[in-house]
Amino acid sequence: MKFELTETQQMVQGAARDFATRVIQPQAAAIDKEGRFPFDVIQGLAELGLLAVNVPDELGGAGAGVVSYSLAMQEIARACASTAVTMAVTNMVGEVIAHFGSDAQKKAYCPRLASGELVAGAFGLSEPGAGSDPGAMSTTATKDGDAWVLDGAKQWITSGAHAGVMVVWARTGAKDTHPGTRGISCFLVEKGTPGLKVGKAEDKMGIRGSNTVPLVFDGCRVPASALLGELHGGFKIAMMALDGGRIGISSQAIGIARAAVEEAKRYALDRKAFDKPIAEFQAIQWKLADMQTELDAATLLALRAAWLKENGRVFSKEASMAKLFSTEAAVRICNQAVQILGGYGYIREFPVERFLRDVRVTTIYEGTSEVQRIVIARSVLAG
Ligand code: COS
Repeated sequence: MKFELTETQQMVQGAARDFATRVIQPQAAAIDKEGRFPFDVIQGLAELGLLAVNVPDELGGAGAGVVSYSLAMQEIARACASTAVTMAVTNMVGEVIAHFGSDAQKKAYCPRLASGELVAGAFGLSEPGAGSDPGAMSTTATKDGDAWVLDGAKQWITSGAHAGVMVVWARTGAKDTHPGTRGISCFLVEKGTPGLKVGKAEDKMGIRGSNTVPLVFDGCRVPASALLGELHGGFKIAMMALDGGRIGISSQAIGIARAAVEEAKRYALDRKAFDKPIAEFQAIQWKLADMQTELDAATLLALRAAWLKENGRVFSKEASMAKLFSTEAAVRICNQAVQILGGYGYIREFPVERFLRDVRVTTIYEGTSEVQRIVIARSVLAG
């Protein structure tokens, strides 16, 4: 077994680290404080190929694979979790279109997502009354001549106000004829389509530089060519996309936690109490030891899931395990970092306060920890 990264993976990791350190990190606190969507930073990611890391190069992507994607996400999240989630969802949307789209759809959207022309991609699955159970969605798409008409509401849509294109799921088959998840289809909806209304941005605890909005579809007409994949086959597209998306969020949590460990270590070596650096107290050393061990375990789980996906293996359970463990570990790690910094950990002058607020959502979005346990348990019991 080899633990070394390939040349491509090292290159992507290095480029992401350099950009994150030089450009993103210096403005991360301001992005958070001002709740500013960093358009310029997102464009910078596009120029480095980081908005479409695992999208084939013939479609404008970097074609660098899933491991590279995870490594890049870790680096960007280490600097700014808000930027990282925008990057994650855009990558996910690009991959979904590259995988399930018709030739025309791939050509129309993938290169423009990768280049930043569309700013970002958005993923419209959750609804006000259907989050963990998307099969219960009530948004509908009704055929009208040569068009589909979408009606309903979506909730918690990352980049929903800025995304040039969004994938949206809607019920196309009635519940009695298409029970459960069987009557759901997937559509590509462009920004500014009449009938698509963007609601007020959420005032969030963390990732305040990302855009999270509710969407309302009120007689929103899209052409027949906007159907992505098979009619009534949309639920599986969502599940497959989320399997990959969970590697992204796992990587995001790892990046935030890595920044927290670094900050806690720096502080522990510098801060003196009882006439010596607090790093010399076993109470602090054991915290740092546990934090680093959990961080490494999380990283290995994420990279295993990424490697499996990259090599065409089944990876659903492993992606859920990576997401479950790394996001929960990252919350613990950031919490301990605040504890090590004491009072300074609780004020905005030091970044660990932001890390703890930012990391909290990672156990919730792209499937809660509870949903990950459902996926893992089903696989364990079936296997
Ligand atoms: N890949 C491919 N197909 C999958 C799949 C996967 N990972 N998971 C499920 N499917 C298929 C099943 O095989 C089944 O197909 P058939 O109808 O042909 O039998 C269909 O999808 C329905 O699957 P299932 O019965 O398991 O669906 P459930 O309604 O029980 O849902 C969970 C399962 C809970 C795992 C799913 O609803 C889920 O992931 N929920 C969380 C959603 C989420 O992450 N939301 C966050 C949105 S982004 S912020």
